[in-house]
Amino acid sequence: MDSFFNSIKEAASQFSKIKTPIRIISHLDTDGLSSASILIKTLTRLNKVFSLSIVKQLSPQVLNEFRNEEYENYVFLDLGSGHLKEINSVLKNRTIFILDHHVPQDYKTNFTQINPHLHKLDGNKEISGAGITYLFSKAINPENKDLAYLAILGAIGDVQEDKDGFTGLNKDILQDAVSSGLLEVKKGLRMFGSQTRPLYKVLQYSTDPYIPGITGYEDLAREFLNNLRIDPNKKLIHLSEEEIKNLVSAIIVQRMGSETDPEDVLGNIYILNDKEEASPTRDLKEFSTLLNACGRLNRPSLAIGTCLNDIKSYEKALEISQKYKEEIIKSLNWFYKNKDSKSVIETPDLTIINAEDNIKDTIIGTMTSMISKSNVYPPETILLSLAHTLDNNTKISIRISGFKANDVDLREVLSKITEKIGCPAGGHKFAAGSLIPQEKEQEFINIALESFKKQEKTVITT
Ligand SMILES: [Mn+2]
Repeated sequence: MDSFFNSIKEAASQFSKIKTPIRIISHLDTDGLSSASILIKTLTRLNKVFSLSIVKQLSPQVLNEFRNEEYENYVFLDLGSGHLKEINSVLKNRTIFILDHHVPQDYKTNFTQINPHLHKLDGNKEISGAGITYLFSKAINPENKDLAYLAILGAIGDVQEDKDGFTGLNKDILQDAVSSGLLEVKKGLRMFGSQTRPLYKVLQYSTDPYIPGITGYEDLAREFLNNLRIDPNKKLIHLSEEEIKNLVSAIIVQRMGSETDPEDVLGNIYILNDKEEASPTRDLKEFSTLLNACGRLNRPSLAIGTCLNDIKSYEKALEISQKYKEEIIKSLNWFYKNKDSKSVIETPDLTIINAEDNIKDTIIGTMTSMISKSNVYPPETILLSLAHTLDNNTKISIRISGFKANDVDLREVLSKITEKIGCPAGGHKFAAGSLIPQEKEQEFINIALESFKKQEKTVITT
């Protein structure tokens, strides 16, 4: 722990000496956007000159674009540790800072790297890219403590919070956010959409906590609320105390006999007090989704403007999030319309959705998640979706149908297929993805179908 904070202090003092313009590169997801917002605010307060790029990943093409730039200083946020070698070969004789929480490459450089993994700290759960950027900013100037809530926003985006709240460094950062007076932590129903969604939708889409017999069913969610004499179209934040009490007990009863503790429905809610009621930036989980939507529709500047309290950006971000919802609905409609066409291959254990140009590569993962939670396929069915990217690759997403936690590691399942065509797979146990050249699409589909056939055979013989 001490060595981690020493590395931050050392980096901050190096950084403070910089006199020439600073190039910032950050990641397109909520954590990366929050990280960038923290550093921009910090640099603005120091009157430093900078320029920012937000990237989906550090691909060779992206790195190559930096090669001929004339900047002397580079700061990589929420990415970079996995590309030390590549950065080193492209950006020679530059001063390079890397603030990242992903597992670092084993490669020696003279970069200044802040990474919890180098100090035996857990970068998956204990601190996000935004958390590191925050601690760095605070080391530059303690007054940046008021940016702590943006670090919590990043950690929420990276799903570092669970029913027990935050752990480790995130917990300390949360303390900063609360003591600066901007963030309030309340106990309540740990459900997404309490500020903006009608209650029946909150219940219908509640996958964590999962409510048996309600999650996934609009009509049952409505009926459940009607039975409690609660207007299904009301928002959670507008319920009376009495209604909330009844709702909470009814949900706990409904969850009796499920595999997780029925009371897991209760947990922390993170509220920004200075935001208007029912605004999607008031609850940090909804704020995180707003940033995510801007990222996915390739409007990162609106996300950052919103984080920096720019009203115009915020208003445009709202429009973007509406567009994002429409985009998802459009994608789902495409799927249902083409479910029986040759674009969707259905076998007993595997469904392949080959969307080609019909669905955006940034939407395909979300769409596949929604299908996996919609009772379209029997539980445990593997869903593989393919969509074209603008640069002639194919984005692949893998999900598994149903709500129950299971022992299948989706990243491993996908890796075994993509390895055969020489491509890696990333992600985690419950959601993974890969990028393959478009001309390998058919080969990928064939290998996937073949490998699931084999699996069936082994099941029969055992
Ligand atoms: Mn991150």
